Order: sequence, then structure tokens, then C-alpha cells
Amino acid sequence: MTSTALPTTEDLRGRARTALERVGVSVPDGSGLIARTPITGDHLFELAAATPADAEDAIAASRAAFLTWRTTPAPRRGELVRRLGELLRDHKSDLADLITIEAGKIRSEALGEVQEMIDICDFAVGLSRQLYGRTIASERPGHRLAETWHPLGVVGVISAFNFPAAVWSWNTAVALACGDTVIWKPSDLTPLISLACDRLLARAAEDVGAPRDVHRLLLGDRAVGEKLVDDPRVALVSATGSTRMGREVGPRVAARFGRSLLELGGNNAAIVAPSADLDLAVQGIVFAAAGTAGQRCTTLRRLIVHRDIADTLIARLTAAYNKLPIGNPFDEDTLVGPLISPAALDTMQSALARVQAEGGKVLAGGNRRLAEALPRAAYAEPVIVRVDEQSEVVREETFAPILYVLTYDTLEEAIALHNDVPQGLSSSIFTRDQQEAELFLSAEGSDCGIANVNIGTSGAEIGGAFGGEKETGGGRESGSDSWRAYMRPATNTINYSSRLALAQNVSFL
Ligand code: UN1
Repeated sequence: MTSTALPTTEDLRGRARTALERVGVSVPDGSGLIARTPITGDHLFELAAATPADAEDAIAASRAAFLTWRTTPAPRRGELVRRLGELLRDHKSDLADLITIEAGKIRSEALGEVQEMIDICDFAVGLSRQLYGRTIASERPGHRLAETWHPLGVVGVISAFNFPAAVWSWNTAVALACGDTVIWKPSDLTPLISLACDRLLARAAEDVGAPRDVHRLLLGDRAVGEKLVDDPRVALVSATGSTRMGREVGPRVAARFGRSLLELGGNNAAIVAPSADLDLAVQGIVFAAAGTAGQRCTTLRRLIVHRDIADTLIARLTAAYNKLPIGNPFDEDTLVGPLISPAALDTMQSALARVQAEGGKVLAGGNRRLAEALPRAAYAEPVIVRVDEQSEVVREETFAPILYVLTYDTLEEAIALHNDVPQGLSSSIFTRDQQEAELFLSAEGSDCGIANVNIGTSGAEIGGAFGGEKETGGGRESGSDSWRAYMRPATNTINYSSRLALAQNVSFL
């Protein structure tokens, strides 16, 4: 199925202009950076691109703002985040429009992304009164031992096109509550939503009297990101993107003893056991694998199915895939929008060609859609490929809706296959057998940062920490105690006696 009504680039340009104006951004004008929509593949606006000199300026301003912001009590800092959350609620629809226009997400997922931003603001407001340190029993009489958490400094946020606003908000809401200032280098594929978020935060800062420079936006290319990576005044670089990007960023930040928080590639799998509720599994799998046109880092890319149920499950999945409505993401019936670019389609097609050359069999999907009507856009049918083994191409993350299906006989074998990839972000098992579920969640089960039961790999909520192991980079963001990455702990020993007691019974003088 292909939804019929297609917007023109002029429609989309007008809609983007309206959304920006409602948020308070005057329609951008400049040169060096093209705002484009994957819906038609055409250019919308040309904007001014930041230069490394602008980055220098932003770092100096951000550092200066930090010196004030760090002394603002945390619950007062929370007021800025609360105001941001209110503005996000007011402009939920405008922001969702911009996300659909620039990232191609369907309406429901674009609204969901804005909801995720609102949720992290709520979370961070609460956090602003819960930046707890511990008190430790001292071995010395008349002494108190405690840990205190202090603001860290300037945080550089480098984000990707696929969650162009939510990932920024996970970092920014928490960093601001923690007393840090933020410089944001978004993907150059999503400048408009970035301008809107920056403007709303500036409005929130004006409303609560916070320094304007607690947040700076740098729309630019790699050279601008590199400034953030290499400058010692940037205390933490939080980077979301490919493993290839993380391999460059991590060592460069480490070389100057900076901190980095990496959210890199995933190659997420689900195991489907013989006892699984197949109705639930089919729904969970199709959303996780085909949703967001396969462009989440949590997208389900590998399905490891017990041999006894493989034929039944595959038949149900292929039937669902053959009915997926693909097309205009603004159309209410559409479930699969465009890929971000023709280059993404090329990557998808070359992975498919490789896996087929190895003997992989396409069971559903895989064709390009709307090529005649929208030749500069990249619409693709999500695809299911049956493979016999986990070859090199299966072990790579291809950022496209390709689901590889493997079969297994024993759960131990399934878990071994599951973990035998370089990435370690998200995972799940569909089973009604408690022993199997618990084994999957145990130390000898999934090796990922996210492990689920009877739910797909994508769509995590804010309360839990988000991130993964191995080549996913080890970072944790948003929920739980991931705030600690944005602060520095100090250990305090306070002697309230009038005797100097040395630790470990050392005597001196
Ligand atoms: C990403 O794909 O970069 O769990 C983030 C999810 C979303 C976030 C995904 N909450 O799928």
C-alpha cells in the first residue's frame, strides 16, 4: 500500500515556516547550511552555518554563564527546566510538525518524541531537588565523611537526525538541573527543529531570569563539532551517532582528559521462544523493526526464532509487512515514512545485495516506493530477510528497516547468537516461560544496556537509564542515576573533634 496524497515542497515549506513562527523563530536566512525535507527530498531554506570562530565564541560565553549558573541553587535551576517543559507542551504540535518535515517521522511518532522531551523535563525538575550525595561512616572518631555533587562545566551535545529533539532534551534538561551549561551541535540534517528548541529554551530563560548563555546552538558541519571535542573548556562531550563517529570522538576527548558520554550504534535482537504469545510478538516486532522506518538506534534488526514456530511467525510477519502503509508521514494512515536521504537508501540496498549474495532470502518488502512521484526522496518497503548465519553484514548496523531472521534450537544457542555482535544497546525476549525470561535478564543472558520481556527493543521510557555496552559506547542518559555523568563528586572529610586522627591508624608527630 502507498498512501496517495503527497504534499508538495511548497506546502512543507509553508508548514515549516508557520511552525517556526509560532515558536518564535523568524524564518531563517543565510548561507552555508541547507534545510531539507526527506518527504520530497527537496530543499526548504538556506541558513547561516556556524564557523569554528562561532564555536570559540559559544564556548567562551557558555563557560562564563557556567560560573553564575553553578552557584544558582539546584531547585531554582529546576524552574528553568519546568518552564521549558511548559513551552514544549504549548508547542507540541509545532515541534512535531518540524520533526516530521525534517526527519520524516509519522505524526504519532513525532508527537511521541515531543512527549519524551516533556517527560524528561518533568524528570529533571524532580531531580533538581534530588541531587543526593551519601554520608559514609568514618573510621575516625569525631569525623564525618560525605560526598557532594557539584556542577561539571560546559557540556557539548552532539546529536543525530533520528531523534533530533528528544536526545538534545535528555542531555539538556538534566545538565541544566545539574548546574551545567550546554552547547548543542545538532545533525546538519535537522537544523529547523534545533532552532525551535533553542528558541523555546531562550524564552524559558528570559521568563525565569536565567542567563541566556546557559544554552548555545551551533548549526554547522563537522569542523564545529570538532571544536567541542577538542576544547578543554568543554568538560563533557555527549555524542549520539554511529560507532564510527564514537571511535573518533571518544579517544580525542580522552586525550585531553575530558569526559565523554557515548550513545552509538545498536544491532538489537529479539528472541522468540516457543511459548511466546504470537499476537503480542507480531505487534511488538513490527513496531520495533519497521517503525521510524528502521531509523532508531533501538530498532529491531535481528529476530532469533525457535525453529518450531519459525514458519508460523514468519508467515504472520510477512503478511503484516505486505500491508504496511508507506508514504507521506503526515497522512494519518501511514506507518512508514521516508528514509532520511537517498544515501540511506543506497546503504540499505547494498546491505540487501550483500546478504542475498551470501544466500539470504528476502521474504517480504525491499523495494523502493514512490520513485516516480518523488525521485529525490527515498521511500523503501521494510524488508524481512531469512539468513542461515550471522555473517558480517548481519553483525553490522545498517540504519534502515531490514530485519534478519535466524532460527535456534536451544535457548543457550539463542543467547549466544544474540550476544555475538559488536553492539550492545537493546534486546528482548518473547516468552511465557518465566525461567527463560529470567535467564535472558540474568548475568548470563543479554549483554545489552536494555533488556526487555514481551515487548520490542525500541520505545524506552524516560525513567530508566538509556544506553548500551560494547560498541554502543557505555553511556547512560535520561533516567535513573545517569545525572551523575553531568556532575563531579567531591569526597569531604570533616573533623569536628579537636584531635587530629590519621586514617589507617598512622601515627605522626
Ligand atoms: C535513538 O534511537 O537514538 O527507546 C533513541 C527508544 C527511544 C529513543 C531512541 N525512546 O526507541
